[in-house]
Amino acid sequence: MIVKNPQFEVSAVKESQYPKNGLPEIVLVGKSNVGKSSFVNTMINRKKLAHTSSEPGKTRQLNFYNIDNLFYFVDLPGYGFSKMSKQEQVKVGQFIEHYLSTRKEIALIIFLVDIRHDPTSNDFLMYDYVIRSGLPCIILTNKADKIAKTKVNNYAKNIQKQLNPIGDILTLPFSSENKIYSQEVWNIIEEYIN
Ligand SMILES: Nc1nc2c(ncn2[C@@H]2O[C@H](COP(=O)(O)OP(=O)(O)O)[C@@H](O)[C@H]2O)c(=O)[nH]1
Ligand SMILES: [Mg+2]
Repeated sequence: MIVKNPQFEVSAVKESQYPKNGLPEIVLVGKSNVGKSSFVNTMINRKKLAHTSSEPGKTRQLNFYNIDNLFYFVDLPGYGFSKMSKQEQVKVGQFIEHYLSTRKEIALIIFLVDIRHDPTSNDFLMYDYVIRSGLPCIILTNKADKIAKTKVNNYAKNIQKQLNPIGDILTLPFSSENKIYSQEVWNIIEEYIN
């Protein structure tokens, strides 16, 4: 897919601010710093449309990026950010879960984990929540550029074995630094928005 006119549309802090045009939503789920915002920028070929940071913010907001009036990328708040108070982490978790459990427009969850590390306890909790919700989901093992190319597939398989031992959830490597991984993800997205 060639994206022509991606637009940041809204940072929603409550449901009444979510878009009302019914476009399908492709949702980025993953812990803080895993690369959700970078994923959006890489897919749409814009360096800075989505704000990336090594110091994740504390705000509870859903960022909606309108992609050519065809669908939205929805960048969820990251979970498991250690500098956030426990109370704030619980609130973020509830905010995410409310969106995931009520939003009819969700077409696909893209669940991001770091290819270099075993999933954390928060990853397992969120992954189980997504699966129990019954929403379509794929796993992307991100930051694949950080390991040797010959090891990428084994690392991705190892993560899948942990999160999804039955092996029925498509698991692919990804890297915001390396375009080779994005075409396959576009193919999947196109299936889900049509
Ligand atoms: N090497 C590498 N760094 C990445 C990749 N994706 C994200 N990052 C870096 O990881 C940090 C957090 O990324 P960001 O997109 O802000 O994560 P978010 O908190 O999940 O939105 C930033 O410094 C990014 O440059 C990737 O695929 N490869
Ligand atoms: Mg982000």
